Amino acid sequence: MNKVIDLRSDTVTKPSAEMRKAMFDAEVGDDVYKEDPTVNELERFGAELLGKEAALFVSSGVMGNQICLNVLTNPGDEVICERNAHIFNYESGSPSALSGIQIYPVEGKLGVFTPEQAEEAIRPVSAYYMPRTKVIEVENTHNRASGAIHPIENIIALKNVAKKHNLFFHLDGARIWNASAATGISVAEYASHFDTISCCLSKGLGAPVGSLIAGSKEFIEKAFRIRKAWGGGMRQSGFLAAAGLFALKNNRERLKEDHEKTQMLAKTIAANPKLKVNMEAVQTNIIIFEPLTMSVEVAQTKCKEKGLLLSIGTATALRAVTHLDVSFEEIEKAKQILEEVFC
Ligand code: TLP
Repeated sequence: MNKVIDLRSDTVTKPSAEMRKAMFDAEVGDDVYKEDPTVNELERFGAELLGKEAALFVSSGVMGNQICLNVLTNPGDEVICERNAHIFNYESGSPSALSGIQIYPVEGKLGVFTPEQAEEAIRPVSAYYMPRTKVIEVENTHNRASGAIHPIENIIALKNVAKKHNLFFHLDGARIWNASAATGISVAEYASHFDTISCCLSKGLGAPVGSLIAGSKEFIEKAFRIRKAWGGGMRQSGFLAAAGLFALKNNRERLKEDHEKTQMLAKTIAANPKLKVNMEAVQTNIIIFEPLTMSVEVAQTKCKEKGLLLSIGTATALRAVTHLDVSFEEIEKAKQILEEVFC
């Protein structure tokens, strides 16, 4: 039987033999006492790579974003983000549940909102009866916008709005590695515009677990406390950090390959009259596309029956994500399956 081609997410990758060896060989200690040398090295290396004073290893992207928001806000505060942002749609209502804050979603284009829209969304400081705007958040690349990259000029313009109004600027950089691989702009350059950043090791980079958050020393000290309070204080987590370190050192450059695979698949989708995709949005490793002749559920089942796993991107769209565990040959096979299902 042929291997199933799993394009549901770039989170489905399994550690390679070399990564497993790095994990097996890792020196470990109790990270709650800050004594795990491998976690300490991952946090040092990550902070340096991101050009920030300090970093913290956390269990997931959701935990990373939510710890950042918690540290930056007080209950009753508001966070401005794009309407399709992960923190607004896919984090189980955590901003309100964990931090007592609310989201002000702004309608964007390909995940991008303008500085004017941000200005408009900011609550007047004098209006004591309104929530207090505290953070502007950007997602780069943007998951629900088909992996679109947030243009650096717009990031700078939004940063200037945040500064002008004394707001924090947070980056959900779960896939900042993809943005960087595609644009050639370093992750440190991206991160330099933000106060805080959360980025995933367990997506395109191929580690089994974990994210890094980064910012000032003072911020990370506060984040360390919240991570513990939320049950995220792990002990000999150097085994996991070793995978993260391996991923950061070996798997960033190769992301371009995933982008190539994505273009190959997206072109087939664009050429099929029974499918609709916005090619302008397909810039990295995600394709959000609509089946025009059947529901997303039926389309997903039909593809699955033929050995192609896709996820549901929105109520009307499927999602395909390329990653390091899918080969060029498998992409050819995936193209063939799509042609068969949507013939
Ligand atoms: N996204 C997952 C699902 O939750 C949709 C995926 O398969 O893409 N920020 C962004 C932009 C993300 O796409 C994700 C994960 C997260 C944060 C959360 O990361 P995890 O799943 O590690 O908590």
